Amino acid sequence: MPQRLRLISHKLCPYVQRAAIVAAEKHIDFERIDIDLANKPDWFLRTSPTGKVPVLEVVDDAGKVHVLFESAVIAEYLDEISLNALLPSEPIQRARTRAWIEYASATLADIGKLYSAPDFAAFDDALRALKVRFDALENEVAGPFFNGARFGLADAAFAPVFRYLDVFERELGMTLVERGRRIAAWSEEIGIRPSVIGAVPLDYADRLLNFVIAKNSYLSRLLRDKALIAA
Ligand SMILES: N[C@@H](CCC(=O)N[C@@H](CS)C(=O)NCC(=O)O)C(=O)O
Repeated sequence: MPQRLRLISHKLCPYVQRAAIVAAEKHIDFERIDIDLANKPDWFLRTSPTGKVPVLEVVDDAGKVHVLFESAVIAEYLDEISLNALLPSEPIQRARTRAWIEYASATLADIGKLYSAPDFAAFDDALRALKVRFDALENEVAGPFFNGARFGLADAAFAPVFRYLDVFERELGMTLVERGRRIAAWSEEIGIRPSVIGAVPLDYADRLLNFVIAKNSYLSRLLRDKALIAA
């Protein structure tokens, strides 16, 4: 076990959430430092080769500091240094799980397109792309979790996808992306998991809505109109 772990984070980052969820699932203590990505501190730019969060600083027994980046890699590292693996043991299931984790990243990129879309056409394109993604995912979900009875790394990777959609859909009072029976049950199961709930601050939804509203995108306007109607 390393001596000390420090997760360099951002309060809204979906990739950071993966690392925080896995650490909580594995009862791994770590220090979390949230930075402002619009004004990255110099020490962070010197530490992170990509300029992106999450970064995990690992201090080993000899006091040497190792810098890990890329959320999928950080999640696997946290899984490997602790008991009760979250990645299946058979090579084919490990590979399949990694493939779907990559798919979760692509789905997050589509959600980024959804909340940044400048007009209805781009917004609608992003919604259609998400629908296609969910259609391909539906029959892959074993239930109650992605690979079956136990929560695993794929669940941690998809949790931020559903959290985004839950916040937007709750605020707008409408469904943006239809969930099939399996995805609906799965996302509900993930959403009540303490590790998932604890991976973001209590005011996450307000922060996310303010972040999106400030973008001046098509979704910003929908959310702003909704707030005006509610006032
Ligand atoms: N592939 C990376 C993506 C990480 C990422 O895109 N992080 C965003 C925040 S959610 C970031 O740090 N953006 C800052 C920038 O691109 O300047 C991972 O999985 O860790």
